[in-house]
Amino acid sequence: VSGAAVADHPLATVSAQRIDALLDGFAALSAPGPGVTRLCHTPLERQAHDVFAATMRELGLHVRSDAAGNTVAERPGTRVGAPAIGTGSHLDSVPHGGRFDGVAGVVAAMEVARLLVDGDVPHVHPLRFVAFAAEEGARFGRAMNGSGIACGALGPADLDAVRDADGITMAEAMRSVGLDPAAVAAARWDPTDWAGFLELHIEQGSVLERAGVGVGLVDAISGSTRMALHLTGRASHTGGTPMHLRADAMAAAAEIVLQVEGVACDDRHRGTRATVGRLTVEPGSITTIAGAVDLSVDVRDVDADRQRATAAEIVGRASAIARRRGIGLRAEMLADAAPVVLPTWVRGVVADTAERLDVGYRVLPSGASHDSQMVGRIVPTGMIFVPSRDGISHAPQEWTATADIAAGTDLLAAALLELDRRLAG
Ligand code: HGY
Ligand code: MN
Ligand code: MN
Repeated sequence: VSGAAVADHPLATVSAQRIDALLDGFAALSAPGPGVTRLCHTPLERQAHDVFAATMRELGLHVRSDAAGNTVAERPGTRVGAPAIGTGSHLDSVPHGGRFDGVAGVVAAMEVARLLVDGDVPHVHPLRFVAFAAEEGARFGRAMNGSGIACGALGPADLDAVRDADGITMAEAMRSVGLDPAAVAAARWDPTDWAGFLELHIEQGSVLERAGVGVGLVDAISGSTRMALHLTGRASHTGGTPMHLRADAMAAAAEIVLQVEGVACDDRHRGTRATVGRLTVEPGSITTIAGAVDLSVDVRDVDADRQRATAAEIVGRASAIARRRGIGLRAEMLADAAPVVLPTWVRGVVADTAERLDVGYRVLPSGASHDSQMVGRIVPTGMIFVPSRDGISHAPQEWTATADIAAGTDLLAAALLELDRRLAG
C-alpha cells in the first residue's frame, strides 16, 4: 500500500503485517466457541482496552480511560489549546461474532498513530485515538453506550435501566469490571474540545463488494429501535389439552415473528429492516405448551419517522394477535437511536483525499449503527467503510481482507492530516 504523502511529510507505508498481528491479538481475547465473543463490560473487553492502552503508551502517547470504559490516547499538536481531531471505534463484540466489527477501526487508528510517530509527522490539532466501550447492543439491548455517555446521550440512570439475559444491569456489569457508573458524567466530552472525528469500520453489507470498490464513504447511519415483547399464555400438558382450549404463547410468537418480517417487506417500508433475533420459551419442554415467550425486535432505518412507525405497527399487530389468541402481551422499549446524516463537508474532505490518492470509493448509507452516530451529535464526523466478504457480519464468517483494511488505513491517515490542515485555516 503506497504511503499517503501529505504536505512535505511522506507517511511511512501502512504495514499489513502489523495490522494482521493486532487483529490476531484482539481475536484471541474471546470466550470459547465459534467466532469472537467479547461482550461489553466483561473482563475480556477490559483486556482488549488494556492491549490498546499499552500499545499506545509504547508509542509515547498519553492514555486515559474514563468511567464509561472508553480509552483515549492523545498525540499533542503544534498549536497549544487547539481542539482535537479523533479516530477510533469499539472493541466489544456480539456473541460468536467476527474478528473485524469495531476492531478494524481501532487497529486502523493504532496503525495511523504508529505512522505519525515513526514518521515524526507534525499536525496542528491534537490527534486522539479512541477505543469505545460497549458499542454492541447484543448483551443489554441498547447499543453505543460508551460513545453515548461521552456524547451526553446517556447518564447513570440509563445504566440501571437495562438488564442482560441473566438479569444483570449494565451498571452492575460495569462495577464488576472496575468501572464506575455513578461517575460517568465526568466521561462526557466537551464539544468545544473536538474539531472532527473519522471512524473506519467494516461495511457489514455487500454494496462495496458487489460494486468492486475498496472504500465506502458513509452519508447516513441507520437508526435503531429495539424492543422486547413478553408473551404470556398458559403452560399445559401437550397431550391432555385439546387444541381449542389452549393459550399457546409459542404459536402466538410464531405469528408475530412472521408479522415483523412482513411489515418490513411491504411496499411502504422499502429500506426498513426488522428482525426477531432472539426468542426464549418457558418452560421449553417438549411435552408442555409454551406458557411464556420473550422475543426481541430490532428495527433499522435511515428514515426516523418510518423507523418509529414500523416499531409502532409491529406492536399493534402483535397486540391484535395476542388478543385473538387470549395471550397476554407486554411490549418493552429497550433502546431507540435516531438515524444520523453525516456532515457533507467532512465526507468531502475524505473524498478529496481519496481522489488525490487515486483511491476509488462509493458513497453509501450504513445499515448498521456505529459509535459515529453518537460522536456525530457533538463533533463533525465521517465514516470510512472497507468491504465485508459476502456482506456477512455479526457471525464467525465475517471477513475483510487485510489489504482492504490497509488501504482504508492509508486513506484514514491522509484524511486525518488533510482535516488537520484545512481546519488549521
Ligand atoms: O448492531 C449494530 O448495528 C452495530 O453492530 N452495533
Ligand atoms: Mn461495529
Ligand atoms: Mn456490531
